Amino acid sequence: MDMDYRRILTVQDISCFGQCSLTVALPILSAAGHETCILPSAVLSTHTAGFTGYTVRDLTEDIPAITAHWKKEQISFDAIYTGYLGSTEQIDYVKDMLKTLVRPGGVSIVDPAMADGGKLYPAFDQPFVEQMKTLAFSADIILPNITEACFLTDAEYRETYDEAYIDDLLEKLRTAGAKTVVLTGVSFTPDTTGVMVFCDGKKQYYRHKKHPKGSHGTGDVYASAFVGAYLCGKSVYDAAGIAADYTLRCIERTAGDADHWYGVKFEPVLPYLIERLK
Ligand code: PXL
Repeated sequence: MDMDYRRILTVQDISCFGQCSLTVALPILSAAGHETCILPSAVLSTHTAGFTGYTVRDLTEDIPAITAHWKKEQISFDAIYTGYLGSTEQIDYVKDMLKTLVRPGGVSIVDPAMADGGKLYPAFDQPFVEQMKTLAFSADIILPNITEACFLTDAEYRETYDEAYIDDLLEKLRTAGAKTVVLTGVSFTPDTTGVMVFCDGKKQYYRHKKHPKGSHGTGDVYASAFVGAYLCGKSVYDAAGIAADYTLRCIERTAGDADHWYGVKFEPVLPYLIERLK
């Protein structure tokens, strides 16, 4: 068997336009050298952050037949990585996938993609959050931003905070059942940001330059690069750092192009990611 070649299943939506979710995850994971299988949670005309009047087709009812077929064919995965999901009901199906479709020794990675800037995305409500908790706390690794970490733990969201606040969030996640946490968008000074990694009972911070303007889709770029790097055999901390460096370069590459407000130009920066994974 080819030990460096991993088979990943990623479960998230297809936003046909908008550079997020599957249209980002598939190329990034492929560039990282992995066989990438997809299960679309929903199909939208665009993402929901900044566009109005988008179409949505939730694919929840198609999922049981798809996974039943895979089980019949004895298809399994080295990793399952989930992102933006289509419905509250769908989460039970995704939990079943983590239990039944990951090979022994494989890994489940959940990006609880549901909120940012203190607010849930338009499609989601509190019942969705409650279900997402059960998925996130059954995963091996979770990648929440601070807003999502607050929703997962019923903690108060703050715009400004100190290290004690972040420690408290990590502790709340850990007590709720989180094993390994990569908490994104943790910023202690105005011109830096970073990721707080909690792994094997230890906390480690990776700090990098902060771009003044936030961008759409960067959570998905980040999570995909993290998963790609981690499955290349990088440690959680190294994968978290590589993904941060890559995402920052994608943002810098896009900055200044006002027409490209909806996502980041991650494609021209793929050679940098590939170089870091060698
Ligand atoms: O990038 C996260 C994401 C994924 N998919 C859809 C979204 C968003 C963020 O808003 O709307 C459909």
